[in-house]
Amino acid sequence: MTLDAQAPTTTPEVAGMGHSMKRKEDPRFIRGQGEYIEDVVLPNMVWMDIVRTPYAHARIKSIDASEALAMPGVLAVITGKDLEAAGLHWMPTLAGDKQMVLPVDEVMYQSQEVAGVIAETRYQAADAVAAVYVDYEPLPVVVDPFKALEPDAPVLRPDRGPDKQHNRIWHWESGDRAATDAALAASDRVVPIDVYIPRIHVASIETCGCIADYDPVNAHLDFHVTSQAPHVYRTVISLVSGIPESSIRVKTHDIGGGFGGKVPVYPGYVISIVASLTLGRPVKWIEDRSENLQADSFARDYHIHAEMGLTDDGAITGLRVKTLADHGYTDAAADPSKYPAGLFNVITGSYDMPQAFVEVDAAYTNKPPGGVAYRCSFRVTEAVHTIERLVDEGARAVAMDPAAFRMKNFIRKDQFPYKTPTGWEYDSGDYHTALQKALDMIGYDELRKEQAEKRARGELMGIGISSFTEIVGAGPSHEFDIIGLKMFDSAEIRVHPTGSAIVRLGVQSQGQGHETTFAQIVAEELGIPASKVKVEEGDTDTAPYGLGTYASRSTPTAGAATAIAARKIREKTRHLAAHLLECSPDDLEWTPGQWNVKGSPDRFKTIAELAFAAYTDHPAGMEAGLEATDYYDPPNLTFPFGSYICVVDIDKGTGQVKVRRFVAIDDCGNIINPMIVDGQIHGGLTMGLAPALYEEISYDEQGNNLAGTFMDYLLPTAMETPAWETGKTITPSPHHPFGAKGVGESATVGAPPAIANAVVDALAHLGVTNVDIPITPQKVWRILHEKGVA
Ligand code: MCN
Ligand code: CUN
Repeated sequence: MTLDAQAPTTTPEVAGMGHSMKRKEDPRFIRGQGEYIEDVVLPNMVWMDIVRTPYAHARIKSIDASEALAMPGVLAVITGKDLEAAGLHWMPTLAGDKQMVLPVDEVMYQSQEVAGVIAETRYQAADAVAAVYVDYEPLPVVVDPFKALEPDAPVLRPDRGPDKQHNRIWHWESGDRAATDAALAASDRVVPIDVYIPRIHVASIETCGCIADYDPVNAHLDFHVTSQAPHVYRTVISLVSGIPESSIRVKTHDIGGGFGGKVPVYPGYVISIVASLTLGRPVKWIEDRSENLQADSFARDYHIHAEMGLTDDGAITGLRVKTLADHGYTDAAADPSKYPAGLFNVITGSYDMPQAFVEVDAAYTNKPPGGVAYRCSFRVTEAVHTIERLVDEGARAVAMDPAAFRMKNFIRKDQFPYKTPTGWEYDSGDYHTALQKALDMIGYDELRKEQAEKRARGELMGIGISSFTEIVGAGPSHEFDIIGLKMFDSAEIRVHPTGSAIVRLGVQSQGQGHETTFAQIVAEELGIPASKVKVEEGDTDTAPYGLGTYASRSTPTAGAATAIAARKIREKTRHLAAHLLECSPDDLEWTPGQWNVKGSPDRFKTIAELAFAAYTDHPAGMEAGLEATDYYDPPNLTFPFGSYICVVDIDKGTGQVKVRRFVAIDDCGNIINPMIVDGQIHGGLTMGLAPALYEEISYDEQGNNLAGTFMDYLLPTAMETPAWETGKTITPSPHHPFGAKGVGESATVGAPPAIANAVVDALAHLGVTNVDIPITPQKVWRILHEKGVA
């Protein structure tokens, strides 16, 4: 069923599902009392700073650190050769490739780490970095992934097996090639599109950083780090260092944004650990902004060619997609093992697609590694952008309105659960209702009339739609793993004698409000007020094992685990209540917060009374205490969706695109906290506006990063951000314990094609069929100039 909003079943004091409870974490954030890595100062702590290469590809002839070592406060300089002695100069990436911790022979991208300098203070370390002399011999640089695959291209990774002496990392296919070729051949027409989704970078407020604190007396490593996946870090550190996992504690603090960029294990972390092991002192390392922009993992960088088959009356017959992915010098994508191109094959989108075939090749180039991140569940943004742009071109080819074309081709709500030709089973959806709501809210027909009038006057106005389907919440564990670790997630709840509780989770908030929403889940299930439920994440010594927070998986996995653990506790309290009320457990029924004797409304025990009884008056034969743990393995992913409509005006003189209106209808199933979901959508929309209009990391022929500072890498501020107009539909997930789907990335995935479609819509009468993002004024002005309009 599709509803506008669900009514809460608990009181505002209890604040279960559906209450816009204010975020419990905000008092400390808005008072500047958060605790980030930079705030953590340990006794006897020293600093590391990193020497980085100016060359994108070069041989290291020598490193001379003697002058640096003689400088005041300098304690050590660690190079690749030092690590090689311990076999630590390479480390595994999450994608099963390997990555240099520090290079021994060759540097592979500009700003790659070359040596770590440790000193008593940060300034001493930074000064000494400038005094480390590295003699480089420049080598030919490969920046273009198409050229990387040419037969005469230099082989960038000769360390790979003898059968892999080329720059193609892998080739991946999904769907039925022959059936798709046949479907397209039999179509009335085939509409092609070429899209480049550029390299972008998350640029969270807090850069990456850590403190490695090795205690030689107890042979124990405390590792403080700003990470989205603390348990995975602990396992990787143990595998790389040989320190038993029981002697490693990974501890996060508050995290100033993650957005995917804090999933990978960076070389700086390993160097810090080696430095602490060597010196026996805590070693802090924090990137500066340029290091963050130049050397951390990036997102996107997909070159996509797609073709859609159509009948003359506008029915989609098939989709064929060929993609080249630029992964930089190593495949460090944080994608599940089975999915080297992530969930890119969700590219059939919201449409009832008879056939589809998708192939992706990945190439090595002299750029930073990655292929992760930027608020996108494993390559879904690239897929959604392509299908939503292509659907608009399909509509134009058969002279249909893009809204009508979508309505005609959407998967109907009676078709769910819907199996896509690339193998996904969408759990639930109601795409027609969401789009209709967006059309009504923005006043679509009026806007089309206005556009026609403006066009007659020579003014440029465009309307763009994006009706996206997201795919979030990995596991199930039989399909999804990262370096072999199965993707489930976990929750442990302890209810204290006086009726308050603590929840510990395997996921990790970076600003999403978990301290509030996970308390609300317990409040919903047990009736304990959310204000009395403490939520703890990010301490591997106390939290149950989990895979962390990314791909909007927390609510679908750990949220489900929290509900199931709470239900285990509720079941125990039923037996406690039966004991106290001297009745059979079967005579009891649960109403929010208490067990009632059926038919006797005055005979009941509240959760607070039952919590006390669990420690003071439990029956013989029953274990004391009130706690439960759940490791939840989801039966399927969840498929949130939405319909976005964007209106743009384009200035003919400057090429400037102004987003006049933007309506976003989102559906993430049942909602825990509507205010937090709205916050996620508002932030996500701005992070969708960013790559659509502003952000791009590009390189010159020598592999120099052309956007290594915020002067060139433009982040939208409040000035550029339009007033988002949001709305909801609610289509619960049929398999999630409380019907929720993830939402953290929906808006970032859905927004860019709405904006791009609006721009192309404004220019289509000039013969424009695509403008790649970011749609800068310069790009638009050039088009207008070429068409003789500017
Ligand atoms: N929520 C809800 N009802 C739902 C779904 C979600 O109330 N039906 C709530 C959740 O309980 C949670 C928040 O909304 O408090 C986001 O939930 P979810 O969709 O499960 O996503 P995650 O918690 O797993 O967060 C990850 C997602 C990702 S992958 C990126 S990237 C991103 C995002 O969240 N990074 C963020 N949002 C961010 N927000 C902030 N402030 N900072 C980041 O780094
Ligand atoms: Cu891919 S950005 Mo979020 O999944 O952490």
